[in-house]
Amino acid sequence: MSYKIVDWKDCIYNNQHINTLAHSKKMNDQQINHFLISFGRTEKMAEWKPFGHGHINDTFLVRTAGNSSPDFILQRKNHYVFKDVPGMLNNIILATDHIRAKLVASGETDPDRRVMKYLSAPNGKYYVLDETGNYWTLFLFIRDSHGIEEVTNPGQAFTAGKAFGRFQLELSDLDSSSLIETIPNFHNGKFRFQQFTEAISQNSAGRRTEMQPVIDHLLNRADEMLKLQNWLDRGELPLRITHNDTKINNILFDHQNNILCIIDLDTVMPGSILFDFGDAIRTLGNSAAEDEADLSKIHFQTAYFEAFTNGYLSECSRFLTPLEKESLVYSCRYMVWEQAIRFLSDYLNGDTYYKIAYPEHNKIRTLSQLRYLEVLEENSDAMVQIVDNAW
Ligand code: ADP
Ligand code: GN1
Ligand code: MG
Repeated sequence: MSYKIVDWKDCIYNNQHINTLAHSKKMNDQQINHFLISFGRTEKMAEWKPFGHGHINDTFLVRTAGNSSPDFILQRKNHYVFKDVPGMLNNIILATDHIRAKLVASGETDPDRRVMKYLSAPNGKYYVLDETGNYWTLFLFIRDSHGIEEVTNPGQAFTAGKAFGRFQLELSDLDSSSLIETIPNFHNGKFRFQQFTEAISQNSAGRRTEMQPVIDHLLNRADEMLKLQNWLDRGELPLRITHNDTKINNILFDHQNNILCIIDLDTVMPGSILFDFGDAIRTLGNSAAEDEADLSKIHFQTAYFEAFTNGYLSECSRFLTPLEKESLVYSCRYMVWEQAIRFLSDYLNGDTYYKIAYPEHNKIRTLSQLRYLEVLEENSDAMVQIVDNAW
């Protein structure tokens, strides 16, 4: 049997962390097998393939022989982005164990399909290091599941809102001080703004002049956008445990489109629920992809926003504070602005963070996010009305 690596072939490897990813191109059966054995697994590998479309980690689906043995996901965590991988895994275990205990207590008979199950190696650690210092993790592949890249009907949007809302609810009684900040200041607007202004002044890739009009549009909104971090700094917004990467493709559904579980838990850490609500609408409320080059395709999906909000509030209205509720619509603009300055900073820095598929990818992503931000601004009043009705 031979296996062909199909992923990453279109990626441009400009940077340190992605250079080590080039290593994934050379993965072979022996290496995949080696990881299974290192994790103490006795199942026999049948086939494997690169999996998913993430910008940060390397993911492989490993199918095993026999109907009764589990399949696995082997994932190389990007330790240039996640600088404390053991700390990150500790967060994941705390969160998933907490959710699993609740599922079991409520009579769930198949909890391993309803919450991610990370596997430990015989030494008790949830990772295996390779000879070049990469961290590899193994978790159960949730069978008969699928993720979606975009929402196609309001029912899915409602389910997604409920899924992320329930995730926050389930974690609302876990002490947030027991978790580390996986990526310090991940959604800290002041920090992201500082990185942005540094990228502008350093102009390392010589792209500032070309981007000046876009830079100005984003700078003009800074005062409004820095409000969120000010509320957090002043203790006016509570720190809770949040997911922090609530793209729609981080929910797994079953064949009947019921929620199975939330995945991609690398950024689970203390944060504001506004990060999660806003980031979900960043992808789900947009009729186009985050890197759509044709800006005329970017519209607001009002019906999906309404359905998502209804689903979300059906789980969360019981614990949100008045400021959290009032700021849900603002959080959507904030998260899109933050993503725009992150993409633009990366473009100005010469594409050192996100995987890119073509040289101007980060520029197109920025323009696309800026257009979506304008669309959100145009729809702001209608969105506030929808939240009020849903409440
Ligand atoms: P990334 O950080 O690169 O987005 P993810 O952890 O989200 O990586 O995984 C990539 C894709 O793999 C997901 O979008 C999903 O389709 C699939 N996937 C991840 N975890 C599981 C799982 N436990 N069971 C089934 N599929 C999964
Ligand atoms: C990255 O790779 P992925 O899809 O999990 C990024 C998110 C961004 C997203 C943009 C750790 O997520 O913050 O919103 O790309 N994750 C990290 O698509 O930086
Ligand atoms: Mg993901």
